[in-house]
This record gives sequence, structure tokens and C-alpha cells, in this order.
Amino acid sequence: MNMLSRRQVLQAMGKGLAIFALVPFVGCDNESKKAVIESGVKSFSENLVFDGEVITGAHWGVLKAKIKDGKVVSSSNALKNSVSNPLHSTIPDLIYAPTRVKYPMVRKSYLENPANPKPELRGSDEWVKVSYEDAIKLIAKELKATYKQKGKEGVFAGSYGWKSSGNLHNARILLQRFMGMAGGYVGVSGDYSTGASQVIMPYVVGSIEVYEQQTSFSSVLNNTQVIVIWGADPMITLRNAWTLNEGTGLDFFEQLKKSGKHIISIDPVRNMSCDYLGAEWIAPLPNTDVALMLGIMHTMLKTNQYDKGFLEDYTTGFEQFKSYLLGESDGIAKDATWASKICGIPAQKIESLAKLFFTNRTMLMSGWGMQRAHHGEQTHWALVTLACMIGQIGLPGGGFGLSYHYSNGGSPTATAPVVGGINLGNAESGGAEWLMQGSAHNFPLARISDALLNPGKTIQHNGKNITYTDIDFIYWAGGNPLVHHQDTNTFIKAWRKPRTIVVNEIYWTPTARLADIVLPITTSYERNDISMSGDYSNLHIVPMKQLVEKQFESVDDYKVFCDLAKEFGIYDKFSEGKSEMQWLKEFYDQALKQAQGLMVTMPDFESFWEANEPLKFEIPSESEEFVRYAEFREDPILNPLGTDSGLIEIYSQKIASYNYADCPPHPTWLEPIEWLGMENKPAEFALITSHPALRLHSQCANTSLRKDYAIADKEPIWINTKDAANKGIKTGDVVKVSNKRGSVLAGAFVTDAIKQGVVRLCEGAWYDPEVKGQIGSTCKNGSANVLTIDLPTSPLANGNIAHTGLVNIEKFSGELKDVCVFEAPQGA
Ligand SMILES: Nc1nc2c(c(=O)[nH]1)N[C@H]1C(S)=C(S)[C@@H](COP(=O)(O)OP(=O)(O)OC[C@H]3O[C@@H](n4cnc5c(=O)[nH]c(N)nc54)[C@H](O)[C@@H]3O)O[C@H]1N2
Ligand SMILES: Nc1nc2c(c(=O)[nH]1)N[C@H]1C(S)=C(S)[C@@H](COP(=O)(O)OP(=O)(O)OC[C@H]3O[C@@H](n4cnc5c(=O)[nH]c(N)nc54)[C@H](O)[C@@H]3O)O[C@H]1N2
Ligand SMILES: [Mo]
Repeated sequence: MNMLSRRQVLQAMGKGLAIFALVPFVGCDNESKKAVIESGVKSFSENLVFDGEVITGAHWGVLKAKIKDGKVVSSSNALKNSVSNPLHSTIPDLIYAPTRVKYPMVRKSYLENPANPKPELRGSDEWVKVSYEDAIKLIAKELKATYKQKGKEGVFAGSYGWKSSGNLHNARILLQRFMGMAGGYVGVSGDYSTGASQVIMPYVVGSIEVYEQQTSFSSVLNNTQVIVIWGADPMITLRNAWTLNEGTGLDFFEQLKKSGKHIISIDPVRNMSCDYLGAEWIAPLPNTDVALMLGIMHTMLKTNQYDKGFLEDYTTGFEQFKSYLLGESDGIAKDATWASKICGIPAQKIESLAKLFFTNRTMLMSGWGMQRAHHGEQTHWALVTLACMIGQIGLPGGGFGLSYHYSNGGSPTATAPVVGGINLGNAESGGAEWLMQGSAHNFPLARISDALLNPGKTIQHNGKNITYTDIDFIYWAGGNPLVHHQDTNTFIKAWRKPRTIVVNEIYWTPTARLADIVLPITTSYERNDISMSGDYSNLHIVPMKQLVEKQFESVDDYKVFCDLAKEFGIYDKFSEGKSEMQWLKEFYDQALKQAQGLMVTMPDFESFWEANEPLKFEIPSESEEFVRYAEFREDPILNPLGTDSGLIEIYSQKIASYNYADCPPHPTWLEPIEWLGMENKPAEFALITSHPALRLHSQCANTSLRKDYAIADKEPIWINTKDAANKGIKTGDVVKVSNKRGSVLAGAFVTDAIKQGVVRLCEGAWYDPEVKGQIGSTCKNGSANVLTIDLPTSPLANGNIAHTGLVNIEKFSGELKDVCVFEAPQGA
């Protein structure tokens, strides 16, 4: 693990990058295996606490659960933070949810005839309860049949999603470990979060950038004068992290608020952070930030207020970009007046921003929503170019940051060893085979509907071609694609193509409801695990202890794949003969080994586990002062970037060589497929589908927090006061939101905190169609993706464009049917 940073390994583990071959696999040889087995790990306390407090964790925090008479009665933050996080309270609701999948279930038509299972009945068919043993046998039999008929190219296990943050019970990795050893699978590349940015940034700055440590909080607090929160809502998104959230990001923004610094929020929505921080609100039309940035840059050029020295020493390609900016290449000067017409911000304001940014130490903190848009590659490329013209990249508190709003980027990195985690296996154990052979068919994950619907089709991707295979078997564990993917109705059509769909789920999510075989999975509170807090800070190692008995007939993902491995004769390879606690001890001991080299003292595993406390690490002063790109700035020859030129590329020869019309070789304003400024608009309002304040995507939708935000028992939609008045809509009304892709019902929230012409419906509401299983049926609960567009950002990144799209909105006058997606389906 020490060959790569912990963050890189976590990313690879979580987000499917193909780096596991570089990670030495500890403990797979027989000697160490025997040693672990003989070390008596079984003797640790695996007994459950009947009355008391127990430490565990989730994406939303390091948590402490109060247990009474063997039941969890409440949960709260186990750390000390200055800002509270409502998600901390959800544990009891999540364990005892009425939507739990209680037993293994098979769709009736599938059980009757798996060879011809009537996929069109997914979502409307009856469910039949089967024994766990029969379910495992059925999955194994049908997986073998698919391997025989279609080969590994017929099996999809990309399985994207925000499964538990535990390092052992990592549903997606367990699935892929099993599938890799069983016969291979088609996987995916990229993620939904940063689909565009993570592909273009390596061309621009030589790293994926979006998951890199940021210039430290204290560097910002001590040096920055102007903070620009550009398309981000950190007070919401910092409630979660990829590992366990240590809450330091919210603490930082609290300090920023108290600092009295000039904070600007550029967002079509006056979002929670803008209000909380008392920031100045600047509201562009959605998807027009590149035009706004060009207007600012043109002003800087014209007023001669830009850093020529920085451009000369640290960048390449400014000349080509400059000729575009001035309109020499296309006859259109990208001046403030031009930009104003596109983005809707007065030209004077644009000009004043240019001066403000250049004459102050400025940090541009960008979120990711605006790159989840058509031509989303351009947004961060333009932002980096703007930061280059300002010239403060690599200076304390200056430059840009693409992760201040996510997983506590900027929280200084502690001197901490890295806890191990379950991986895909190594070449010897057969796990690498899929990677060497199957990965040729991996596709960018947001192309899933396209891939399922068009086997044999070839698409362009990042300078290469990819040909889709004929997928006939899908296994999903730890994600909710029916809710997370764009254009639900097209997705359901695509989802009907494969013969078999297996889902491991805790709850009857919309995805589980549209599967053939559903296995009941434990919450992370019903098993033991281990993780660290802080994706960037490495602040704690945390025992994620089992709080209560496994509910109903639920089983761990680990057990499911162990049992499937037995059916394939690969159990020893898959499990290495290890129990849950043996794995945890092994992961911990990997950290213990590194601790010596780092001069860090750690207790042995037994003491750590018994202590029932997060183990905290010290932060060295270098981390407190960390400045991203400081070394590059100090000496760009000795410390070049990973780009072809070693410099920041404002023009990319490589991208030029791909000849993609939708991704030109320098930052460029391109009209999105649907936006407010277009001619012949297909609908009236721009839809923004932000991440929700009181959920993690679709997670926690089935908790009592829902009553704090639901309006008329539906997902709230924000609509501007004037727009609402024009439509005769009041707060509390049920509205129908629709376009040519579909329609949903939502609860109106009328407000001045959103730009006119824009509406906001957060992603993650559970899809609940009026007519079950029917394509095109109206969603009664307001799932945003029924309305979004399923097109790629461009052939470069093929990211999703969830924040691009137009909708109509009207007061609903039909007959209202109850939302019923929060009850288990009939017979289950
Ligand atoms: N319109 C629109 N759509 C979007 C976005 C947007 O901005 N707008 N954002 C996109 C982004 S950035 C993302 S990351 C995706 C998120 O998409 P997902 O990650 O798919 O969303 P979650 O709701 O977190 O789904 C995780 C699922 O895993 C299940 N789960 C949790 N723990 C376990 C476990 O231990 N085992 C098993 N088997 N299951 C478990 C949960 O019950 C839940 O159903 O959504 C994307 N979709
Ligand atoms: N509470 C909570 N926290 C989360 C998550 C969650 O679901 N809930 N999800 C986690 C995940 S997986 C991710 S990827 C991150 C997501 O982090 P982000 O991608 O940054 O979050 P979004 O809400 O999609 O977008 C942030 C802001 O961008 C604005 N925006 C949208 N379109 C535009 C535009 O065209 N221009 C400008 N200037 N602004 C625009 C939105 O109004 C919103 O306020 O959050 C993480 N944290
Ligand atoms: Mo994400």
C-alpha cells in the first residue's frame, strides 16, 4: 500500500480504477494465512452490547450508537465538531426500516422459467420467497449458463454506488473479486461525480485533480482575501464523505464564516452555503459558467490585469486561447457584454470580478455540479485557465481547488498508517484475469443505457474506441442505478434487455424492485468492519462495530459471495479461509506494520477493538501549511506536472488530435443541447438536480428525516416567486414537472432564492411510478432523473449531464395517489 497514497488506493478500490496490480497483496501466501488463523482472533469479543454505547461509522460520520435492551435507540456524532449534521441520527431508522428486504426473493416469472423470464414484467410481477440456499443455487446456475452462452462479455458487474464505507464489507469490490475469479465480467470506468473533470484534468494539470488534497484550511484562513464558491454547496455536501466523515470541512467553513472574509457564491441557486456564510450571491443561468469565465478573462486581457509571467513560466497554449478570446479565430470577442448576454450577469459585474480576483489573494473553490453538464469538460478547464491568468496557483491561499466541498478536501493530512481493505485479488488468485481480458470491454459508466440497448455499437472515448458487448446478466451490489442514472424511462427500457438481474440490497429500493433475484443484506450496523475517517486527512482508524443482531434473514455481502464462490469451486481463493474478524485484524495489522516506519505508536488489534474508540493521529505542521502546486511553482523544471509539456496546458495537442467537435483543444463556450438561451426551447424552465441536504443520494430517504423536507409527501421543487405567480403555484401545491422524457409530481416550494427560469429538484428521491413497471408512467414521488438527459458530456469523457435539461411545470389537478415506495412490495 505504501507505493500509492491512501487516497489513490481508496479511489481505485471505490471507483474502479485499474491499479490493484500495483498494490502488494498482503497475506495471500499460505504462511501468513496460517499465522492469522492460528493467532486466535476468534477469541476477541464478538458479543453484542445489550445496554451501552458502541462506536461505528457511516459516510456521514464517526458515530456512537446508544443501545438499550439489545436495540439501537439513538445515534450521534462520536467526534467533537462545531457544526451539527442531521444525518448522524439515522441509525435506528435505517436498521428498523419498514422497507428492509427481509428474505431472499425471486420474481415469479423468473423463478418459473429463467430461460425465458419475461423481463418486461420487471417491476410489476409478483415476488416469491425462497430459501437462501435455493437463491444462491439459482444465481450460480444462471451465471454459469450465461458464461456458457455469452462468455464473460455477457456479464456486467460494474455495480457503481455508495455502498458502506467499511473496508471489508465493500459490496462492489466483493462482487468484482468474486466475478473476476469466477469467470470475468464487463466493468465500467469513471464515476458520476466527476465524470467530465477527472478525464480532462490529466490533459490540463497532469492529474485527475478532483480527488487531490487541497491547499490547507489554515493556508486559506491565513492568506486568502476573496473566496469564490463556484457552483458548490459545501454546507450540504460536506455532510458526507467517501470513507467516514470526520466533519472537519464543515468546521472549516464555520471558521471561514467567522473570519469576515469576502465570500462569493456563483450559483443559479442561493444555496444553503450562500445563506449560511452570508456570501454575495451571483446567479448565472445554468450551464453558462464558461461564458462568464471567458468574459472575466477577456476583461483581464483588455485591462492588462493578468499575470503574464505566470502564463509564460507555467503554462502552454495561451496564445491559441488568446486568439479565441479576442475573437481572432472565430470573429467573436468574448468580452463582458458578449458573456452577459449568455450568462445573464450584468457586464459591469463581470468586469468588476476580473479586477477583484486579480487584485486580491483569491481562491476559486469549485463544486462539481457544473461539470455534470453538456460539454462539462470545458468548465473546469476554463476555471483553471482563469486561475492561471490570476497567477496565484501555488501561492498560499491562492489558485483553485476542485475538492473543498467534498470529503473534507483541505483538512490537513495526519501522519497515519493506512488500514488495508478487501481487494480484487492478485494475478495468482485469478482475480486479475478479468482485468487483462475483460477490461477491453469496460465502458464509461454513464453510457449504461446505451451499452445495454446497443450491443456491438462502437463509441469514441478519450481518444480510443470502445465496442459494447451483449450483456445478458447484471449483478448489482451497493448502488441504486434506477434512481442515479439519467433518463429513467430509457434506462428501464435498457434494463429489460438482460435475461437476469441480481441485486444485493438492504432495502426495497427502486432498483431492487426491478430485479429478478434480490438478496437481503445487513446494514453495516449488523456486522463488524473497520475504516478510516477523512479521505484526505487520514485522521482516525475507526472500529465499525456490530450494534445488533442481523435483522430477519439478512446476510452480509461477504457471506453471499463466499457461498457463491463455493458453487464455483473457488471458495478458498475468494475467502482465503478468513472470517470477518480475521480480515479486520489483517487490515489493521497492515497499518500496524507501517506505523513503525512513521514513528507512530498504535495499540495491537485486540486492544484497539476492545477500546471502542476511534484511534486518532497527529497532524504534522507541514500538513497544516500545505499549498497545492507550491513545488511546481518553485521549480517547474524539477517538479513538472504529469502533462505532455510538464506545464499547465491551456491548449492540448493531444485533444486536438482527437478531433472531437464537442471537445475543442482549448476552453471553449459551446451551447448545451438544452438551455435557457436556446432558440425554440423544448420546455420553459432549466432543471438543476443538486445533491440533497438530508440524504446521501437515495440513502436515508426511508428515514424520519423525510418529513423535514417532503412537501405534500413528495420531493420539494424550488421555483422562483415570479415564475410561480405566473403559473398560479403556491408553496405546498402538488406540481407536475414534465418534458418529452417523462413526468413527475413534486411539492412546490416558492422562493426568491433561485434565479428566474430555473427550478431545482434534488436527485435521489425514490422512483415510484403510478403504474408499476410501466415505461413512461408518472413518478409520484419526484425522482429527478425521470426528467434528465442521457447524453455524454462529449466523446472525450462521456460523463453524465444531469444538470442540463429543460422542463415544464404546472399545478397538478388530477387525482392524487399515495406514494407507496416506502412500504415493502406486496408479498415481501
Ligand atoms: N440527476 C442527477 N443524478 C445524479 C446526480 C446528480 O447530481 N443529478 N449525482 C450522481 C452522483 S455524483 C452519484 S455518486 C450517484 C449516486 O448513486 P448511488 O451511489 O447509486 O446512490 P445511493 O443512493 O447512495 O445508493 C447506494 C445504495 O447502496 C445500498 N447499500 C448501502 N450499503 C450497502 C451494503 O453494504 N451492501 C449492499 N449490497 N448495498 C448497500 C443502499 O441501500 C443504496 O440503495 O448519483 C448520480 N446521479
Ligand atoms: N448531503 C449530501 N452530501 C453529499 C452527497 C449527497 O447526496 N448529499 N453526495 C456526495 C457526492 S457523491 C458528490 S459527487 C458530491 C456532489 O457535489 P457537487 O457536485 O458539487 O454537488 P451538486 O449539488 O451537484 O452541485 C453543487 C452546486 O452546483 C450548483 N449548480 C448546478 N448547475 C450549475 C451551473 O450550471 N453553474 C453553477 N455555477 N452552479 C451550478 C447547484 O445549484 C449546487 O448548489 O457531494 C457529496 N456530498
Ligand atoms: Mo458522486
